Amino acid sequence: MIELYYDATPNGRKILLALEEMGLVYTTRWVRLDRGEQFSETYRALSPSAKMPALVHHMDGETTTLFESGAILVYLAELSGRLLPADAAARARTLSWLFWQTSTFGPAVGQATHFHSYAPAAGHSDSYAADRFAKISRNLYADLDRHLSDREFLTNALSIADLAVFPWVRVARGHGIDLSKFPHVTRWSEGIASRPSAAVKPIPDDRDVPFKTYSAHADETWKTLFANETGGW
Ligand SMILES: N[C@@H](CCC(=O)N[C@@H](CS)C(=O)NCC(=O)O)C(=O)O
Repeated sequence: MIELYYDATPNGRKILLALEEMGLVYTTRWVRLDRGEQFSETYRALSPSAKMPALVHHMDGETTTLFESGAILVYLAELSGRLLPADAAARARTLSWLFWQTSTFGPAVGQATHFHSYAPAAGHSDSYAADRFAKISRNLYADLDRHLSDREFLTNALSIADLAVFPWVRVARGHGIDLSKFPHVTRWSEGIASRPSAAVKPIPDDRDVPFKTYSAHADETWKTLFANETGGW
């Protein structure tokens, strides 16, 4: 049995998309980030830095517990034999884009989201940080757009790398990106959005597009996630 510890944010969505695309059977365990459920001792035993997603796999009397979305995607790809090529070079090319997402793109657009959406909604302003992360994000979208200008997917076929980047692009407005300026990213993103896997929503999705609710949840979210001395961003 596979248990996905999930909330409707881009990092959670990657894993949901992968499980659906791979046709794996799983159960969703909702981790309410807005309520701080990630900080419980039980959850920290699964994910040491109290971050979602986490995955628990029970098989043949063994239990595998994983955190970090990139590692979870690779594990699921190997388990299912899908969305990660076996050939060493093709596999490494896929991992290049996966690592690009988890170590370069994700952290940058995550900070851009903080300074573009969360901070202003809670009455904080830091225009230097906002401008810096906006510029870095624009440049990364330009890199992605250039790469996708002559291909359907990030590599030869749909892979875990596409599934890692896609959910972040779907919330581009939250990090201040105007997708109309990146036509190849838009075309690629619409292609993935039209797949049945992208329509699956295992939990109520009022937080699905977080930037819509930044103002509504500003006080609560700020205290839970950003003013917490023992965890959170
Ligand atoms: N590098 C991690 C990032 C995970 C992450 O930042 N998760 C966020 C939600 S998208 C989270 O759990 N935030 C809650 C918190 O920081 O308290 C991964 O790729 O899994």
